[in-house]
Amino acid sequence: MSLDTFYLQFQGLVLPRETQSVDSLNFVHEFKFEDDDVLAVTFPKSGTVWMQEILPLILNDGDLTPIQTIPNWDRTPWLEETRLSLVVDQLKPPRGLVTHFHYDLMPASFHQSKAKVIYVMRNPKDVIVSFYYFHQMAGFLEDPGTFDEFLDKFLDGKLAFGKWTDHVKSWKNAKLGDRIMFISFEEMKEDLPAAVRRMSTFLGKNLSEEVIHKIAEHCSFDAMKNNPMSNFSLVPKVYMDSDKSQFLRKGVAGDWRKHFTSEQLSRFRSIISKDLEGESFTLPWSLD
Ligand code: PPS
Repeated sequence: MSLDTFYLQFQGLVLPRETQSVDSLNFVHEFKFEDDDVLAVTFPKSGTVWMQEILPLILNDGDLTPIQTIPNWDRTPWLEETRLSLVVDQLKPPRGLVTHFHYDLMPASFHQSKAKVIYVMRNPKDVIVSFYYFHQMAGFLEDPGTFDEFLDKFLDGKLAFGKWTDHVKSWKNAKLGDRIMFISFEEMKEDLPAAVRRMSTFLGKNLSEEVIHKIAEHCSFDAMKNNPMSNFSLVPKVYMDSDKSQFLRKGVAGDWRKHFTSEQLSRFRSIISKDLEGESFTLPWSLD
């Protein structure tokens, strides 16, 4: 099957046709951000669905109703996906949204608003591994081929949403001042209550320790894996085949060690460090 079967072209990126369309991209262009909106921004496989769980709980003071009654894709919708236009009128303020968009694709209203951004970044080596298994199970994405072939496509920016380094650079260099906070998947994994506390403070929510711990408990990997509103068990097998791989697959940091050869690691390191040459920000992980 040709790549056109799976992807549409948009501003130099390829986007999955199953979840994005010309209409949905026009909808984003016209989308009106509100000042109290909160947007979690991620490159794919960096913690998006995790944020779809965490954000509504923080914004609703730990009320579990949203995560128990609304599927994640309607509860904290993707800005760029076709579902948004169908559910936007049902979202109660303050709205939580997620996006894989690069900063320069944000609509005009985002820049005019005071909407806040939580940028979640994950060790790109684990992103590649997670993305690789996702391509095996998602019927709407191209076959990943071998891990070696997939690594090249990732490093060349040929996969959905383009180059990881372009994504990170675009948001790291965005001049958003105190409208943006950065957090890593690994930091969330290391100490989820601390991560939830940091996000709550950033969002101006003064949550009690009891609520913070309740949120962390309900957003653990195991809790999400057992939540039918969050584990994608509602999605037909033709779109996501859990016999091939699970969406909530391992949820760990460092799985890349089981997948990269030393040659692949040096290829990865040389391309990523070249892409990031001259940038003033540092990454929270070593590229080695
Ligand atoms: S997507 O398709 O871009 O929306 O995917 P995304 O949600 O960004 O990333 C999926 C990976 O995040 C892991 N995940 C979690 N890890 C730990 N704890 C929790 N609660 C959690 N929720 C999601 C998920 O398992 C995917 O990573 P891998 O490494 O494949 O397991």
